[in-house]
Amino acid sequence: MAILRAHSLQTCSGTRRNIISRRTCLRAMAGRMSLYDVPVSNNGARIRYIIRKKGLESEIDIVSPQTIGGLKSPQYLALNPQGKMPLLILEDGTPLPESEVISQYLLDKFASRGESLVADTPEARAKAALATRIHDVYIVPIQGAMYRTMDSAEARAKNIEQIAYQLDVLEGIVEGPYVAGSRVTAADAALFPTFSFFKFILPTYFGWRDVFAGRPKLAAWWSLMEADPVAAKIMEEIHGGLSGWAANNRWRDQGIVDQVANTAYKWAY
Ligand SMILES: N[C@@H](CCC(=O)N[C@@H](CS)C(=O)NCC(=O)O)C(=O)O
Repeated sequence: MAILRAHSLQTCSGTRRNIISRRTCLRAMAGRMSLYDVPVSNNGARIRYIIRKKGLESEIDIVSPQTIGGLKSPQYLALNPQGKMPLLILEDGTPLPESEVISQYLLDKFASRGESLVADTPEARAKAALATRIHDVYIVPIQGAMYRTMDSAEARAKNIEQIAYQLDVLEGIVEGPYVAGSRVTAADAALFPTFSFFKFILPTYFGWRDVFAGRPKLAAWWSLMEADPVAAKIMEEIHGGLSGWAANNRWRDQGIVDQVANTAYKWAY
């Protein structure tokens, strides 16, 4: 953290002029946090859920990475060298990337605000951490197989198979009714935005009959999340982004429709 803070103070102080935007500096100087994110981002959505569940909207501005030139601009890369969102800028200008790190920071910093989103027992907290880790380590790195261009149909098919496998892994972990038991936690926040992608994309473009078929715990969990107005609003935001991609023929133009037409591979699970 000390290194990150030194970096941000350096950039804000002008020794690396033009690397950080004036606007970011001004927000940081005004003592407000900013979250770089866009509505369709599933990793960002888990942070938006925490912000809204804890009532932090007046403390954290949500801004598009486009305001500083986009995810791969020198300005953004100076803040997050991975060029990914979400990215939280703390009050003093410190950049904090990685959704799980941001989640844990907000839960810690605002422990007494709104819903705790932390499970009650060490065992339930371990379960929440495990489900989140499975999501972050085994699903997020391959989620692009659902919507990004890939050279080989074989590689895409392998990743789709792996998504189905990890869904079964999660089915075995979910305690019910929420991921870690009776209380909604940051693990639910991590999972449901990615499930919004599964629900929208897998049946329409990969021929899945039902993402929850044979996965009754996840099915019951999903119904519960849909009934949560904060989660429902975020699902709507993600859905809006994905519908925009569909309207722009993303799946056709990225060559996905053609690859999935290749029946030498299995696409539907
Ligand atoms: N491990 C990162 C993953 C972040 C991530 O992959 N974000 C996506 C949006 S949901 C992104 O920025 N994609 C743009 C890119 O990779 O160029 C996290 O949890 O924050």
